[in-house]
Amino acid sequence: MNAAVHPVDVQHRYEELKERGFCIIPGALPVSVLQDLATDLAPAFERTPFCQGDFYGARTKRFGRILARSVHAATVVQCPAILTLAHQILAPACDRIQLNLTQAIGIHPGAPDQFPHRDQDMWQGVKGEHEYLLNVIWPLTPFTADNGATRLFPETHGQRALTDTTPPPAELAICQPGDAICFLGSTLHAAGANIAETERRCLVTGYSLGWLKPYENQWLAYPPAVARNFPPELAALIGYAQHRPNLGNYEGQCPSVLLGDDVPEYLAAIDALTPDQAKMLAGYGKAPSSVTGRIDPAGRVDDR
Ligand SMILES: O=C(O)CCC(=O)C(=O)O
Ligand SMILES: [Fe+2]
Repeated sequence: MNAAVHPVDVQHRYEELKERGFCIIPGALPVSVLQDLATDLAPAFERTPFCQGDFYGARTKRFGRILARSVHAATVVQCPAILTLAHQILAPACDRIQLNLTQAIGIHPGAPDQFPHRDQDMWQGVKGEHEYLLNVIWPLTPFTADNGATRLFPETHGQRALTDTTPPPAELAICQPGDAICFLGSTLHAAGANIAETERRCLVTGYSLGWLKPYENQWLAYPPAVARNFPPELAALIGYAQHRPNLGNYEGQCPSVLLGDDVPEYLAAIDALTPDQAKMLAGYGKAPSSVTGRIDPAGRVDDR
């Protein structure tokens, strides 16, 4: 058991993630946080209908909007070691990271092995050049060999996600509440079969490149009336921030303007540029520009 929380050696975990595609951080958060979260989510686990479709699986349940369902969710979403790891993994390909989802998953007795997959395949961009996502599974019940512990396939990430070779044997994430199971968007993984008599529960928190469409629509999950009660860093993480340049703006301004008391009806659009763009722009107009031709309304080009 992980009664004590161990200081996390983030650099070591980062290297493990890069090398193997996943890492497990024992005791990343106090057990009590996960126990309180599990208590708050218990009614939703009971009432939510079973999933439909062969990917999710008809013996599983899933629901989102966890930050609106439990005050303890923010502690999990903002776990400092995980945020540091997410920044390290994703910063090379974005200006800022975003929360991709919070999702509670219940794997009920009788659930078969899930189809092994890579979560990055929800996006259609070029793969293998950078990571899209860091996912974290937080057990809310113990994960055992027979109740559906997550299966992780080592060294199937990065460039290897592009090749079709037979994956190596999976490793089972046998874990306890408080432990964090971290894996890259490019890592092959799946929920295990539940051949036990009790349900396996977890919370998934995922962080993706800030310019992607998130899996869970965060602005609908947490509209301004809800998000204004979050600390500013959490509101920014769920999308109340622009990704430079100018992406995700509201009337040309940072969408966090909607979290204030009085939102003016008319707003001035304000540049939100990357430092490189701001520098380029600052240099523009200093030298005389040369005109090489003109285009008339019929589209004819007069080269001079
Ligand atoms: O619940 C799990 O262990 C993994 C679930 C999963 O990978 C998914 O639904 O994408
Ligand atoms: Fe997955």
